[in-house]
Amino acid sequence: MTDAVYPVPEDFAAKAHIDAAKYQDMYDASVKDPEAFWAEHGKRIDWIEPFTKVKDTNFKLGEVSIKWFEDGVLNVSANCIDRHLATRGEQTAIIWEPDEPDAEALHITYNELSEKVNRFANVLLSQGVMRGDRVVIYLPMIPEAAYAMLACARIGAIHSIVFAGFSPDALANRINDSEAKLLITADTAPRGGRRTALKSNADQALLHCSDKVRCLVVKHTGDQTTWVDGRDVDVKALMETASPDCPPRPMNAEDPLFILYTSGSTGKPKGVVHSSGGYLVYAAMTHQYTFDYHEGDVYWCTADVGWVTGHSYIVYGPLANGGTTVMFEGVPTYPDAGRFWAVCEKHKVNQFYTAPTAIRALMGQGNEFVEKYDLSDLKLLGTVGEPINPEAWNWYNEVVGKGSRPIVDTWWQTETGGHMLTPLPGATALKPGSATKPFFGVQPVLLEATTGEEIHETAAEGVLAIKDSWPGQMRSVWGDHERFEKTYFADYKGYYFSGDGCRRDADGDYWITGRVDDVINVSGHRMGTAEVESALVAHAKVAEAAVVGYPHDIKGQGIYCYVTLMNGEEPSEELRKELRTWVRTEIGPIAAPDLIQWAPGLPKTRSGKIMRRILRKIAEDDFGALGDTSTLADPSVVDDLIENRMNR
Ligand code: 6R9
Repeated sequence: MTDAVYPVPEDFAAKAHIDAAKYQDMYDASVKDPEAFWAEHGKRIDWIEPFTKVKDTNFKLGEVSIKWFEDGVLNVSANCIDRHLATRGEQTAIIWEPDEPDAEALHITYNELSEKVNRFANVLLSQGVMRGDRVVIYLPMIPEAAYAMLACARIGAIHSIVFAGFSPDALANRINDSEAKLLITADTAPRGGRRTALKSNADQALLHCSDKVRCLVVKHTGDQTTWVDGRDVDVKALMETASPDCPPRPMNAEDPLFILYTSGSTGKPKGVVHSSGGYLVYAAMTHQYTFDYHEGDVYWCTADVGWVTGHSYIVYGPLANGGTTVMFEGVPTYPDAGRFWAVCEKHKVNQFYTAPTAIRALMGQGNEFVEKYDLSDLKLLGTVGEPINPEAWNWYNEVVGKGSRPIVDTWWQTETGGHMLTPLPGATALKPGSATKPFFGVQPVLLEATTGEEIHETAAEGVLAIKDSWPGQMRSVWGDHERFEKTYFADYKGYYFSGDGCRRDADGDYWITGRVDDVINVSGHRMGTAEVESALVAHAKVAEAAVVGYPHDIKGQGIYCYVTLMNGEEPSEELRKELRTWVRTEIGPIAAPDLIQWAPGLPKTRSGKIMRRILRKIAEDDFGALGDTSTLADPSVVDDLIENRMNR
């Protein structure tokens, strides 16, 4: 079977920043002489003191160290705000679209953004937040989330955003791991017509944290909340009296800008640390070229600022480029499945970036929800977070894009800071389901999974690794550099290992095949199966649990749990419900199990290792191909699991 290929539309290429010839020239230059390439492109942002050193990076286990522009001095918030004021102070920086379609959208100009961020920064200072301190942000998609991020950046504090869908426990763990001084939250968060009691979650979380942690509260809805005097602070009230002038603090390029916790195959979520200089250069450059962003365009990324996509492509990338970025409080299906397209029409969106899971959910609702709206301003579509299946790609292309907008399928990770494999819309022919080619400076390689040998044939399949550093790369795991080295540089010596499997076709285009570790991708959210397992076994009635992913029509992957109960406990529908609620409260709604199978025993090797390969196969309803079961301690448990499988 040959893959469908969509050549670059000529009129698009003619107007694009990067066409095919330019891509090839720039890419070649970027890998031949990275120092020279990034010395030039590092200048796209403003430096208080220019860098003289460009790249000092080492992937050798035991010595891993990543530094870019290391003697440069800058301020990220000044790059996202101040430097635009002279030329585009009255241009809209952020369009905020509220959950309720009839409520008023906000158009926040760069001048207004400047005033808000300066005031917010002064509030942080008044609460004793200093350079290098950690500030945890637990906010919904409201402008204050962007103000808080940029205010931290302005004074050199390190923000750590916790997605508002996470539970109090998950929030407390992240506050404690980063030893944060301050938590920023809101009273309640409207989403899809319902309200989440964020402040009440924060109250519960803070019970498990140092009593020195203060809590800034954004009164967003005005809903009543509890109030702890001496700990809780009304941010909006303080902003009114704070000075609108807070000089941006000069920061070193390598000073951390933020921490973002993400799931891995083992252990607790890790605090991914990103830098100030290299990260911003990379976020801004990828935003401009991948989306072919031009002056005056209205750009919308539907992600949440709680994920890396929201960091790089709602806030830092677009604002560093002086762009107009849409921030959406709601969900794709409220008040109905036409909301995305209603917002595109209303704000004349030019670039639209979303996740395959949203596309799959919407395509099932019928084309009339799209066709009602005028989408003629759209120039480009994008996807991120998981592989996109050709059916969803075709629907996105034909129904949303009317067959004439390029679709950029961007592969990257929390760890990479920005796009790694992606078409550039004026340069790259598209293939549904392929993230196509590397971005400038990115050297992808396929490795033989078992030997770690680099595969040099063009058409091949292997695990995906990256050969050399790029400016947006994470610098460390917060508080645990050894874990950083072990996770990404130990399995395959000398490379950054992505954890993804990948195929390269005869044209050299890359196709991500999914994770090769125990990480699953549920609705584009990354989750360690180990986290769900430890939540399950924390329940008094659960003796043991094993969690795997299985194919799910809308979510991409669903969460399949095998649960062994304590002696004497009886399985029941009620207990199933109870466990589902339990995991929701332990981790958050995104981790709620889809299927729970009672497992009297789990397939184990004689040394006691759970054989997940077998559990995955059963969950996929593909037990004809169980592979080698000869190392099982008790093969009969497998028959029982097959007999009672949940996904058939
Ligand atoms: C940005 C983001 C990273 C994991 C990654 C991979 C999967 C992301 C993808 C994709 C196929 C794409 N992934 N983009 N798979 N095609 N275009 O999603 O970061 O939450 O850290 O997830 O997501 O498996 O390793 P993060």
